[in-house]
Amino acid sequence: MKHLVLITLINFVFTASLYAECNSELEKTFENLRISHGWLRAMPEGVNSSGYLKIKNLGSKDTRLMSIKADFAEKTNLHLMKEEYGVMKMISMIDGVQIPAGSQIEFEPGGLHIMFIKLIKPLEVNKIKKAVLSFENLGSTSVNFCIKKITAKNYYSSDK
Ligand SMILES: [Cu+2]
Repeated sequence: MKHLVLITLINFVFTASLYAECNSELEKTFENLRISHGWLRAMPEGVNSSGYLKIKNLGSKDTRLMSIKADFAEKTNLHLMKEEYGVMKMISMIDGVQIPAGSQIEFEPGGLHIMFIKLIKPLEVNKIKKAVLSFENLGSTSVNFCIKKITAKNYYSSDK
């Protein structure tokens, strides 16, 4: 009986901690930007993964997401998926991504995304990874990304 109680307790703590990881602090305010819904796809070490989020500019000045740094990938790029003559192409946003005053930019599958190139560490489902986003004239801020299953379609996918 003692064992059963212990197992139940461990199970509870384990489940609670798993739950806490992907639901903690996924929304933040930095300067006049509201950054939320960060997620990325679980992938093994050595391959690429893509990350998504929403950035709302609540201020009166335009800004620009210039670059991203992550300690779990060799390199990161800002990409845009775009259909050209019936073919999906990945375009490198070398000048960054503009975030006009008063508008929300959504990074999502099939559109804008952060390419995490050649993962140094595997990305495990339901864990949180941090990446540092740098904005023009505003500086840098650390953002949380929830790791979801490779099959996840969006932030709300239940198969995380
Ligand atoms: Cu890409």
